[in-house]
Amino acid sequence: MKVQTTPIEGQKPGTSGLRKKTRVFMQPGYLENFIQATFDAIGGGTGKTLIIGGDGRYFNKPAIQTILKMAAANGVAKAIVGQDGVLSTPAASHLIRLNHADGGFILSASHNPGGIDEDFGVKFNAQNGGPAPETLTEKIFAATTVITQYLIADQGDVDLGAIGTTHLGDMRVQIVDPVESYHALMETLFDFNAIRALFAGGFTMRFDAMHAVTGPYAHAILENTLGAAQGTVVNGIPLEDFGKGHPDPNPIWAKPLMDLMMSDAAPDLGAASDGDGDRNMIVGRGAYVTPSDSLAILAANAHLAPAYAAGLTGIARSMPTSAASDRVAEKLGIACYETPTGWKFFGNLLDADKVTICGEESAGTGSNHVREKDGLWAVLLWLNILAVRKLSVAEIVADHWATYGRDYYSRYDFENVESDKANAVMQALRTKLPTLFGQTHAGLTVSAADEFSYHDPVDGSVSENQGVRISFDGGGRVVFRLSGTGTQGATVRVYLEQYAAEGFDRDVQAVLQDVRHAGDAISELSALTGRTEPDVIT
Ligand code: VG1
Ligand code: CO
Repeated sequence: MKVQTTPIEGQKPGTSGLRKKTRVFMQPGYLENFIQATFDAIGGGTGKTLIIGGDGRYFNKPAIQTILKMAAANGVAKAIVGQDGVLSTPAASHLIRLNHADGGFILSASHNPGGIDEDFGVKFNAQNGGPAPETLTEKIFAATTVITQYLIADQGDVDLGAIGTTHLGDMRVQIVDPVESYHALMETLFDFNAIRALFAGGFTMRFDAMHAVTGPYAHAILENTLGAAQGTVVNGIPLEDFGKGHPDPNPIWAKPLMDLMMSDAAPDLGAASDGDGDRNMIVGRGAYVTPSDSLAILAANAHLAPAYAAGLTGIARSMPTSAASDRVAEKLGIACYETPTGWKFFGNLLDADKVTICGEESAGTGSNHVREKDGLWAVLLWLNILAVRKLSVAEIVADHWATYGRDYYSRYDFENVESDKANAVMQALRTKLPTLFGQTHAGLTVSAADEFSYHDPVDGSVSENQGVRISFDGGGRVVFRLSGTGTQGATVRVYLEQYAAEGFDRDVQAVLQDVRHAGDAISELSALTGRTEPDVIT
């Protein structure tokens, strides 16, 4: 049936889909408008096959029921849905590719907390399994501004719990095990026998699923298949509110894991993943690995895993990610690419086989096996490398720095800043950019300063205003950008980095102090926002 509607303001997808407070999504017509706009933007649903699933947070199931009814009414031929509506983001990406589907809806606000008073999100992934590129998200947004009606089947709910095929009107609905095909994919990429032998030899691990989507995946793969001790996976039962936690795998939000890893009782490896399973944290006994370093180390050692034995074609990183992976690319004699923040920019490079491995400073790493970042994949690649090299995490990190030098790195987040103040910070920086070169601030001389715009080498598209970057003589850099995943006020992200050719065991914040002060002086962030201390330092 057709339902008359009118455009709802603010349905513009951000870094990773549309994210809003759950109650906003629950308003009559809100989800429906966005889903219909997506169908309108992709030329309708007729005859298409779609993958549908989410991270299991509050409102996941009702949203899936609505999407199924809308898909049926829009002529979709087949919907493949994770059992109970659950699919991790990388598993959804894989299912799109495996089934040659036309795309998929992924319901998640990722690392944002879940619950009726927290966050919800929806994104559309395209045929290649990756997040809709900007051209498509712009079309979707444009469609939300002119929408007049949506289509929805007047049918009862689908039983999401029963694996098998049913129908909703003329649409076939196939409910699949969320873990099975992802699990099978992982077996093709890594040397599971070597990892099994590692665990059999007494290697210990803790994987914190943070009560989010990776619990079932980690139980099945790490414990049941690879032989990690039962109890390796903690917080492994997905909950609608993630146990009231913040499912963001970093030293702040995964503090219990960090505390364990820094204690005498630490296992050999600690790892965690986020709400929808695409991020990862890696920490060795007494040794936290920054995501930027992890990307570089994985790239340098990937050839030790079967899938990458022939080498990498190239490496891509998001602009704010440290230059550690560039050094690896240089040594390997392969290309490296710098993209704007967000996985949607890696898709073209992966499709064109220009890169094999990609990563972001925000704890996302992945490869050409899917078109999303993939938390468990990163953990398994680390395990494969540890199994082959027979060194500890700390030893591998130390060896990496000894070879390449160390990129000291930290990110400061100023959250819930009033939007006009956050915009004022960026505007002030923009105004100053042309005159910064050669200036000295806090003892550091500016060697380059610009606002990043990305020219996609595959389709020629241009994405502007992707963050302000200021480099200093001596290998320092500060980057400023506004978050595109928040649901409340603005978040100013300040990314600090300092290269060091020697002296690898210094205090991170002490090493970054000059870059931070220079960034403060140039941006006048404190004066413009009234904030002196960040809310989160990672
Ligand atoms: C953040 C991260 C970015 C990541 C995005 C989605 O975006 O910085 O690197 O790709 O979240 O990740 P922003 O615009 O808030 O900085 V997820 O795991 O939230 O889908
Ligand atoms: Co995520």
